[in-house]
Amino acid sequence: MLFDEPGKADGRFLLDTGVAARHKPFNRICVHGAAPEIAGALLESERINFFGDQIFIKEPGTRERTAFHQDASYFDIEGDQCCVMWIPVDPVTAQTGGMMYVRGSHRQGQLYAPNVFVSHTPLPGSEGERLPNIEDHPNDFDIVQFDVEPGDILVHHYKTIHGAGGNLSRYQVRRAASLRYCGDDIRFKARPGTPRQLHHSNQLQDGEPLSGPDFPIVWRRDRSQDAA
Ligand SMILES: O=C(O)CCC(=O)C(=O)O
Repeated sequence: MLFDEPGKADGRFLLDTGVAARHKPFNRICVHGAAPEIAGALLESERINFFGDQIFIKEPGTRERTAFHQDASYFDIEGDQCCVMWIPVDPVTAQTGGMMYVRGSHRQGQLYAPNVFVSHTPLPGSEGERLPNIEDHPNDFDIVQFDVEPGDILVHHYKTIHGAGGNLSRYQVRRAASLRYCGDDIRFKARPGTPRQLHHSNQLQDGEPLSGPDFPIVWRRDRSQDAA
C-alpha cells in the first residue's frame, strides 16, 4: 500500500465503478450535461461515446494514495481520442488529495501495466512494464497539480500518467467523479487482466468502433451551420 503518512488515521477511500448504470441523476450528468460537448471540442471529434465512470471519495484522514497509473491500461479500447474528466464536488488541494499529472506523458508512446490503484502491484494477468516509482522520486518527473473548486473540471488524455495523495485534512472530505469519453478513432480492444465492467453486455469484438448500449453516443457535431 502507498501511504502518505505513517501512524494511525481512520479515513476511508471509496471507489465505485459504473455508477451511471445504476443512478439516473448521475447518468443524466454523464450523457446530457455539458461534459459530452466539452469532450467533442477537446477531442476534435465528430461524435462522442460515453465509455464509463468512477467515483473517488477520500474521507478526512485517508492515508491511502492513488498510485500513479494510466487509465488507458484499464480500458478495453485503443486509439487516441479518449479523455477523462475529473469533476470534484468539494474544494481540493494538494493536502486533500489533489490530482497530479506527469506533463506530456500521454505522448511517450508507452502503455504501462495497470496496478491495483493503492499500490504498485500490477493487476494479475495484465500486460506491460511496471511504471517507474514516481511516488518516491517526484523530483525526477515533471508533475503538475491544480487546486480546484466545485464547478471546475480537470481533463486529461487517457494515456496521461497521473495519481493523487491521501486526504490529510482533518475535516474536508474529497469527492470526485471521473467521466470517460471517446471520439471517432477509438476501437474496442480487450486487454488481459483489466477489471470487467459488470454492467457491460460485452458485445464488441477487437477492432470494432464503439457502439451499442455499453457505449452510447452522447454527442454529435452539428454540421447544419457549416458554410456551404
Ligand atoms: O481521484 C482519484 O484519486 C483518482 C482518479 C483517477 O485516477 C482518474 O479519474 O482517472
